[in-house]
Amino acid sequence: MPVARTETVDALARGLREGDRRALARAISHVEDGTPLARPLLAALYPQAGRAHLIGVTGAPGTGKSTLVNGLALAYRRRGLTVGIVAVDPTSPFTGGALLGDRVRMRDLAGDPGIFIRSMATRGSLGGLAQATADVVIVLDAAGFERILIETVGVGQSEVEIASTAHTTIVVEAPGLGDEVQAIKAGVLEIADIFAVNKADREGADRTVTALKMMLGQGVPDKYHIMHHGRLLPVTLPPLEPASASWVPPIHKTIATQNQGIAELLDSIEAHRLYLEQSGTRQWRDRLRAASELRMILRDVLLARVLDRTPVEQLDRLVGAVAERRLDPYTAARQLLDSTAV
Ligand SMILES: Nc1nc2c(ncn2[C@@H]2O[C@H](COP(=O)(O)OP(=O)(O)O)[C@@H](O)[C@H]2O)c(=O)[nH]1
Ligand SMILES: [Mg+2]
Repeated sequence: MPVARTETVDALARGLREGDRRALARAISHVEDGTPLARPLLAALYPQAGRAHLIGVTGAPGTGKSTLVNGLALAYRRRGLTVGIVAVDPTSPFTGGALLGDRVRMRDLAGDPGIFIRSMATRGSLGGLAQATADVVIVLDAAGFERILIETVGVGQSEVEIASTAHTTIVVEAPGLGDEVQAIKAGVLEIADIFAVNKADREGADRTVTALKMMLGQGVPDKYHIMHHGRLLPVTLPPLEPASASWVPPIHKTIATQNQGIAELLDSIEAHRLYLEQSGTRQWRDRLRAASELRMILRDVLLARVLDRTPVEQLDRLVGAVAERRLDPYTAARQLLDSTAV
């Protein structure tokens, strides 16, 4: 992106504070594209962020996440709250059709100054996208949006990543995926604060709800085991009240296309927000977020440094040695670290 000569971090940050949408769009582009202004801008905005409630919406493609996000955003606006939306679109190597559908539907919301929507293209590695998403969320948060909805496709790692990015994670399921218990992916119980069984107008919604209830009945997994980030998360926070382990994820049936069940879903999000605050869990989650962001950044920076300082031939030689089993990968990594002294 060409950087206008007059564009400065100060001017962008001021624009953001004054609610200038053009400044906001520019700021997001800098951050998303990683221009030279990105880091100083994030540094300037960071202290202003931290007030928004971050709501992750995840689930398999086609379950109705975008439609739900649209409905939730409109419902929040009716309650007088401002809403930022970050949609992480799936790249479909075959059609790419989902992108267009999402954009069209999102257009319902265009023209309202209390809403800002950013669709992010899936590019680079998942780690790269997760970081870019987290950065865009910081910008929207600093700009004062009170609720930020983050739509991501539940594929592998990103489910865990969204759990550490959002305060409240909604897992969206839809009926008709065959054996309900099988279709509900392992791992969602650990990240879901709220379930939405969308497409409740379709056959099988009740079976999906029953399957979820059954899985939850077998014991809600201890959420806090995912908080173990070792040394990055020293235990300097007060221990959580026993009551804080008592949030049982509610299950909502919704029909996003008919705006049914949206108000109840929103009420659950707000109940969860209050619960996080009153139990002290919000502090823990913020801490967890800080730890995973720091880890993510450290990992990227250290890797970049090692690669920068290693001659291609040396890297080639090591890869060859590992491939031919003359060297194990741990020793190879050790040698790289030692020879680059990062
Ligand atoms: N029958 C029915 N269709 C829905 C419902 N919610 C969404 N859809 C449709 O399902 C398709 C996928 O929705 P979308 O929101 O793009 O799903 P996403 O991929 O999870 O974001 C679209 O054609 C929607 O119109 C619902 O509650 N009932
Ligand atoms: Mg979508």
